[in-house]
Amino acid sequence: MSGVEAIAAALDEAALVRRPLQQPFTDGDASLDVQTAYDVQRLVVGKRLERGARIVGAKLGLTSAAKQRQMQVDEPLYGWLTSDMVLGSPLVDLGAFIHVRAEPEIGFLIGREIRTPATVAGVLAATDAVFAAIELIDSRYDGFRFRHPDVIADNASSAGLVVGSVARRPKEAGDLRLLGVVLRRNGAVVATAAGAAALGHPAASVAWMVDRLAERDETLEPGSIVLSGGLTDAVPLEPGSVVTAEIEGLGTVEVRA
Ligand code: OOG
Ligand code: MG
Repeated sequence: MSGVEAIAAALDEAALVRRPLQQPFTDGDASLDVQTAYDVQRLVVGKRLERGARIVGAKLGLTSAAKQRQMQVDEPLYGWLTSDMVLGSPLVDLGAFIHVRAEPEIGFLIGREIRTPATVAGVLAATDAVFAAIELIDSRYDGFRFRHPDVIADNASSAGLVVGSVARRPKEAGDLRLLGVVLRRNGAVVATAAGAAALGHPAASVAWMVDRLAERDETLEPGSIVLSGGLTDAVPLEPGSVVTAEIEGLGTVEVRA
Protein backbone atom coordinates (compact mmCIF):
# COMPACT_ATOMS: atom_id res chain seq x y z
CA MET A 1 0.00 0.00 0.00
CA SER A 2 1.43 3.39 -0.92
CA GLY A 3 1.68 6.14 1.67
CA VAL A 4 -1.20 7.97 0.08
CA GLU A 5 -3.45 4.90 0.25
CA ALA A 6 -2.43 4.11 3.82
CA ILE A 7 -3.28 7.64 4.96
CA ALA A 8 -6.63 7.55 3.17
CA ALA A 9 -7.46 4.17 4.73
CA ALA A 10 -6.59 5.42 8.22
CA LEU A 11 -8.78 8.52 7.82
CA ASP A 12 -11.68 6.52 6.41
CA GLU A 13 -11.46 3.97 9.23
CA ALA A 14 -11.36 6.74 11.86
CA ALA A 15 -14.56 8.20 10.42
CA LEU A 16 -16.27 4.81 10.21
CA VAL A 17 -15.45 3.70 13.76
CA ARG A 18 -15.69 7.27 15.14
CA ARG A 19 -12.30 7.04 16.80
CA PRO A 20 -9.94 9.95 16.12
CA LEU A 21 -6.34 9.48 15.02
CA GLN A 22 -4.10 10.40 17.94
CA GLN A 23 -1.63 12.37 15.84
CA PRO A 24 -1.75 14.34 12.60
CA PHE A 25 0.39 12.82 9.84
CA THR A 26 2.66 15.89 9.72
CA ASP A 27 3.85 15.30 13.30
CA GLY A 28 7.51 14.50 12.79
CA ASP A 29 7.07 13.89 9.05
CA ALA A 30 7.08 16.78 6.59
CA SER A 31 6.57 14.58 3.51
CA LEU A 32 2.81 15.18 3.27
CA ASP A 33 2.65 18.26 1.07
CA VAL A 34 -0.46 20.06 -0.11
CA GLN A 35 -0.76 18.37 -3.51
CA THR A 36 -0.19 14.90 -2.03
CA ALA A 37 -2.80 15.72 0.60
CA TYR A 38 -5.34 16.52 -2.14
CA ASP A 39 -4.45 13.12 -3.69
CA VAL A 40 -5.31 11.52 -0.33
CA GLN A 41 -8.52 13.54 -0.17
CA ARG A 42 -9.55 12.18 -3.57
CA LEU A 43 -9.12 8.61 -2.24
CA VAL A 44 -10.99 9.40 1.00
CA VAL A 45 -13.93 10.82 -0.95
CA GLY A 46 -13.74 7.90 -3.37
CA LYS A 47 -14.33 5.48 -0.49
CA ARG A 48 -17.60 7.28 0.32
CA LEU A 49 -18.62 7.08 -3.33
CA GLU A 50 -17.85 3.35 -3.36
CA ARG A 51 -20.29 3.00 -0.45
CA GLY A 52 -23.00 4.61 -2.57
CA ALA A 53 -22.75 8.35 -1.87
CA ARG A 54 -22.78 10.97 -4.63
CA ILE A 55 -20.87 14.25 -4.84
CA VAL A 56 -23.35 17.08 -4.21
CA GLY A 57 -20.84 19.91 -4.20
CA ALA A 58 -17.82 21.30 -2.46
CA LYS A 59 -16.82 23.43 0.50
CA LEU A 60 -14.24 25.96 1.43
CA GLY A 61 -12.56 25.91 4.78
CA LEU A 62 -10.41 28.28 6.80
CA THR A 63 -11.47 31.28 4.73
CA SER A 64 -12.19 33.54 7.72
CA ALA A 65 -9.83 35.06 10.27
CA ALA A 66 -12.03 33.57 13.02
CA LYS A 67 -11.61 30.03 11.71
CA GLN A 68 -7.92 30.42 10.92
CA ARG A 69 -7.28 31.64 14.44
CA GLN A 70 -9.40 28.91 16.02
CA MET A 71 -7.71 26.11 14.06
CA GLN A 72 -4.25 27.73 13.96
CA VAL A 73 -3.96 27.18 10.23
CA ASP A 74 -3.56 30.31 8.15
CA GLU A 75 -4.42 29.10 4.65
CA PRO A 76 -7.74 28.14 3.06
CA LEU A 77 -8.54 24.71 1.67
CA TYR A 78 -11.39 22.92 -0.04
CA GLY A 79 -13.13 19.58 0.26
CA TRP A 80 -16.04 17.67 -1.27
CA LEU A 81 -19.59 17.36 0.02
CA THR A 82 -21.34 14.04 -0.54
CA SER A 83 -25.01 13.08 -0.44
CA ASP A 84 -24.57 11.08 2.78
CA MET A 85 -23.56 14.32 4.57
CA VAL A 86 -26.82 16.15 3.86
CA LEU A 87 -29.07 16.13 6.93
CA GLY A 88 -32.75 15.96 6.07
CA SER A 89 -33.75 17.38 9.45
CA PRO A 90 -32.17 19.62 12.08
CA LEU A 91 -31.76 16.65 14.44
CA VAL A 92 -28.12 15.63 14.74
CA ASP A 93 -27.33 12.10 15.95
CA LEU A 94 -24.19 12.76 17.99
CA GLY A 95 -23.41 9.03 17.87
CA ALA A 96 -22.70 9.34 14.16
CA PHE A 97 -19.77 11.68 14.77
CA ILE A 98 -16.55 11.88 16.81
CA HIS A 99 -16.73 15.43 18.23
CA VAL A 100 -18.93 17.39 15.87
CA ARG A 101 -18.96 21.20 15.66
CA ALA A 102 -21.37 23.57 13.90
CA GLU A 103 -20.55 26.72 11.93
CA PRO A 104 -22.57 29.25 9.93
CA GLU A 105 -21.90 29.57 6.20
CA ILE A 106 -23.27 31.21 3.08
CA GLY A 107 -24.06 28.57 0.46
CA PHE A 108 -24.17 28.84 -3.33
CA LEU A 109 -26.12 26.80 -5.85
CA ILE A 110 -23.98 26.88 -8.98
CA GLY A 111 -25.98 26.84 -12.21
CA ARG A 112 -23.33 27.14 -14.88
CA GLU A 113 -19.66 26.56 -15.53
CA ILE A 114 -17.40 29.18 -13.92
CA ARG A 115 -14.61 30.35 -16.22
CA THR A 116 -11.05 30.61 -14.93
CA PRO A 117 -9.38 32.72 -13.74
CA ALA A 118 -12.53 33.00 -11.65
CA THR A 119 -13.78 36.34 -10.35
CA VAL A 120 -16.43 37.45 -7.88
CA ALA A 121 -18.55 38.70 -10.80
CA GLY A 122 -18.06 35.43 -12.68
CA VAL A 123 -19.09 33.35 -9.68
CA LEU A 124 -22.17 35.48 -9.04
CA ALA A 125 -23.17 35.30 -12.72
CA ALA A 126 -22.93 31.49 -12.58
CA THR A 127 -24.89 31.24 -9.30
CA ASP A 128 -28.60 30.35 -9.35
CA ALA A 129 -29.17 30.92 -5.63
CA VAL A 130 -27.52 31.72 -2.33
CA PHE A 131 -28.73 30.34 0.99
CA ALA A 132 -27.84 30.06 4.67
CA ALA A 133 -26.33 26.81 5.92
CA ILE A 134 -24.88 25.22 9.01
CA GLU A 135 -21.90 23.04 8.28
CA LEU A 136 -21.10 20.19 10.67
CA ILE A 137 -17.40 19.52 10.87
CA ASP A 138 -15.89 16.47 12.57
CA SER A 139 -12.13 16.22 12.42
CA ARG A 140 -10.76 12.71 12.25
CA TYR A 141 -7.80 13.99 14.35
CA ASP A 142 -7.93 14.06 18.13
CA GLY A 143 -8.74 17.51 19.49
CA PHE A 144 -9.08 18.94 15.95
CA ARG A 145 -5.27 19.20 16.04
CA PHE A 146 -3.83 19.26 12.52
CA ARG A 147 -1.70 21.19 10.07
CA HIS A 148 -2.83 22.33 6.64
CA PRO A 149 -1.96 19.11 4.71
CA ASP A 150 -3.52 16.87 7.41
CA VAL A 151 -6.88 18.63 7.23
CA ILE A 152 -6.82 18.67 3.42
CA ALA A 153 -6.30 14.89 3.47
CA ASP A 154 -9.23 14.63 5.91
CA ASN A 155 -11.53 16.20 3.29
CA ALA A 156 -11.50 19.47 5.23
CA SER A 157 -13.21 17.87 8.26
CA SER A 158 -16.42 17.58 6.20
CA ALA A 159 -19.14 15.67 7.99
CA GLY A 160 -22.58 17.19 7.48
CA LEU A 161 -24.66 20.12 6.39
CA VAL A 162 -28.10 21.55 6.91
CA VAL A 163 -29.36 23.91 4.25
CA GLY A 164 -31.73 26.80 5.01
CA SER A 165 -35.16 26.96 3.46
CA VAL A 166 -34.73 30.42 1.88
CA ALA A 167 -32.99 30.57 -1.52
CA ARG A 168 -32.34 33.97 -3.12
CA ARG A 169 -30.94 34.96 -6.49
CA PRO A 170 -27.61 36.70 -5.93
CA LYS A 171 -29.08 39.98 -7.26
CA GLU A 172 -31.89 39.83 -4.70
CA ALA A 173 -29.67 38.90 -1.76
CA GLY A 174 -27.89 42.28 -1.74
CA ASP A 175 -24.18 42.74 -1.15
CA LEU A 176 -23.08 39.39 0.28
CA ARG A 177 -20.14 41.07 2.02
CA LEU A 178 -22.50 43.05 4.20
CA LEU A 179 -24.97 40.36 5.26
CA GLY A 180 -25.02 40.13 9.04
CA VAL A 181 -24.59 36.71 10.67
CA VAL A 182 -25.67 35.82 14.21
CA LEU A 183 -24.78 32.45 15.74
CA ARG A 184 -26.71 31.40 18.83
CA ARG A 185 -26.37 28.42 21.16
CA ASN A 186 -29.36 27.65 23.37
CA GLY A 187 -30.69 31.13 22.62
CA ALA A 188 -27.57 33.08 23.60
CA VAL A 189 -25.51 34.89 20.98
CA VAL A 190 -22.10 33.22 20.81
CA ALA A 191 -20.64 34.90 17.71
CA THR A 192 -21.45 37.49 15.07
CA ALA A 193 -19.94 38.20 11.68
CA ALA A 194 -20.66 39.52 8.19
CA GLY A 195 -20.32 37.81 4.82
CA ALA A 196 -17.03 39.62 4.18
CA ALA A 197 -15.43 37.38 6.82
CA ALA A 198 -14.99 34.77 4.06
CA LEU A 199 -11.94 36.01 2.09
CA GLY A 200 -13.49 39.48 1.78
CA HIS A 201 -16.52 38.20 -0.17
CA PRO A 202 -18.14 34.73 -0.07
CA ALA A 203 -17.98 34.60 -3.87
CA ALA A 204 -14.21 35.28 -3.67
CA SER A 205 -13.97 32.05 -1.66
CA VAL A 206 -15.76 30.17 -4.42
CA ALA A 207 -13.52 31.81 -7.04
CA TRP A 208 -10.42 30.80 -5.08
CA MET A 209 -11.56 27.17 -5.08
CA VAL A 210 -12.49 27.12 -8.76
CA ASP A 211 -8.96 28.29 -9.62
CA ARG A 212 -7.39 25.67 -7.32
CA LEU A 213 -9.58 22.96 -8.91
CA ALA A 214 -8.50 24.07 -12.40
CA GLU A 215 -4.86 23.55 -11.40
CA ARG A 216 -5.77 19.91 -10.80
CA ASP A 217 -7.90 19.67 -13.98
CA GLU A 218 -11.06 19.51 -11.91
CA THR A 219 -14.24 21.57 -12.16
CA LEU A 220 -17.39 22.29 -10.27
CA GLU A 221 -20.34 20.67 -12.02
CA PRO A 222 -23.44 22.79 -12.67
CA GLY A 223 -25.95 21.88 -9.95
CA SER A 224 -23.25 21.78 -7.27
CA ILE A 225 -23.75 23.40 -3.93
CA VAL A 226 -20.77 25.21 -2.44
CA LEU A 227 -20.29 26.24 1.17
CA SER A 228 -18.05 29.30 1.16
CA GLY A 229 -16.46 28.80 4.59
CA GLY A 230 -17.31 29.23 8.26
CA LEU A 231 -17.87 32.89 9.12
CA THR A 232 -17.36 32.56 12.89
CA ASP A 233 -15.66 30.12 15.25
CA ALA A 234 -17.28 26.68 15.11
CA VAL A 235 -19.20 25.65 18.25
CA PRO A 236 -19.19 22.10 19.67
CA LEU A 237 -22.53 20.27 19.63
CA GLU A 238 -23.35 18.57 22.91
CA PRO A 239 -26.44 16.65 24.02
CA GLY A 240 -29.30 19.14 24.23
CA SER A 241 -27.51 21.86 22.23
CA VAL A 242 -29.63 23.97 19.89
CA VAL A 243 -27.50 26.01 17.51
CA THR A 244 -29.01 28.52 15.10
CA ALA A 245 -27.41 30.59 12.37
CA GLU A 246 -29.34 33.65 11.25
CA ILE A 247 -28.11 35.37 8.09
CA GLU A 248 -29.58 38.67 6.98
CA GLY A 249 -32.16 38.12 4.24
CA LEU A 250 -31.47 34.35 4.13
CA GLY A 251 -33.39 33.26 7.21
CA THR A 252 -32.39 31.03 10.11
CA VAL A 253 -30.97 27.49 10.05
CA GLU A 254 -31.08 25.31 13.14
CA VAL A 255 -29.44 22.13 14.37
CA ARG A 256 -30.38 20.24 17.55
CA ALA A 257 -28.34 17.54 19.25
C1 OOG B 1 -11.43 22.49 9.07
C2 OOG B 1 -12.62 22.79 8.20
C3 OOG B 1 -12.87 24.25 8.17
C4 OOG B 1 -14.46 26.08 7.55
O1 OOG B 1 -15.57 26.44 7.14
O2 OOG B 1 -13.60 26.89 7.90
C5 OOG B 1 -14.20 24.64 7.61
C6 OOG B 1 -11.77 22.49 10.53
O3 OOG B 1 -12.02 23.56 11.08
O4 OOG B 1 -11.77 21.41 11.12
O5 OOG B 1 -15.05 23.88 7.23
MG1 MG C 1 -16.97 24.95 7.09
